[in-house]
Amino acid sequence: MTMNDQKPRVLQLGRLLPWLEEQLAGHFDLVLLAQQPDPQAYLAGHGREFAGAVTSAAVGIDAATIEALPALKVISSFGVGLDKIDLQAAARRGIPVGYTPDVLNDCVADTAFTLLLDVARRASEADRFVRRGAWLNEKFPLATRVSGKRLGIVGLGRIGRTIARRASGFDMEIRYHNRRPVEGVPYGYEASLLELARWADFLVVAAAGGAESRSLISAEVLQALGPKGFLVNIARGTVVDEAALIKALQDKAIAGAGLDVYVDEPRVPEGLFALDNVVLLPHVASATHETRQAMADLVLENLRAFFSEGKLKAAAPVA
Ligand code: 8YV
Repeated sequence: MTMNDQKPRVLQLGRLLPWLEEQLAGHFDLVLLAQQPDPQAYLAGHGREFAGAVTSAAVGIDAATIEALPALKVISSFGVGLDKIDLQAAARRGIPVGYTPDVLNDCVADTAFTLLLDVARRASEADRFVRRGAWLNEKFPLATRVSGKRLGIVGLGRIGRTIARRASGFDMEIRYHNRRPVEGVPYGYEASLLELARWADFLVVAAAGGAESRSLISAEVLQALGPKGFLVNIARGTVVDEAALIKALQDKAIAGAGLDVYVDEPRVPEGLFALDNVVLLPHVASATHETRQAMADLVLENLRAFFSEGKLKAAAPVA
């Protein structure tokens, strides 16, 4: 028997950090699906050889791929979002799904505040103003104060709560909307998202993606946020009606937006490019050396723990 015969075979669905790919290749008999000349034909011919699959929140795994892996025992995903993972298809087969919650809360919350401060204080816009030499002839317009304002959080999960703690440091008043009230938090619950938007100076989206939250931030919600309100989205592009958001920004129906996520990444609607009242990031909320390393560690630990002890370190809720 060769060493590889003793190592579980793991199928890698998309590219991962080089360090993680090296570690995975050291611990498992790893095959990168994208490197196969014909991935579909490869799956049809070799799918039954795989005991594990490793993916990411961005790539996910669909029902057809799970079906093409009849001996699959575990999935390990890089990221906290589960919207591209067919949890029901996994659950039908009793396949546990590992993911990377908590380790990214701080950096994602920091990014929410990066966007919030940037768009309100017009930092990116001011940077453009300085670089084009406009300061020599013009005065930069006034911005909007952040400290002491009202923050509405849509989705008070782990990340939402971390954002709320940051907001306390800015003396902000905090309320939230969630499917149901969260026990033991000192923030006001608002059952109506429209009411929350009406009340808030800043509305930050931290809800999970997927069918349930699709277009939750509708044209009506944006209208309720109003011409002095700002929207920040560090969750998923799908949670916001993107066409309605572009229109609201163009018409100044809201004051501005800070976005890390979009409906069809990496394609960002071109309508946003010409607007000064929006700050655009390329889905980097968790993208620091420290957090990405912690996420990579957990992806590896999930697989190692499953194959040695039969239990994931961080398992996604079963659908
Ligand atoms: C991921 C994310 O890093 O964790 C998530 O759900 O959106 C990001 O933190 C990215 O999507 C990698 O797949």
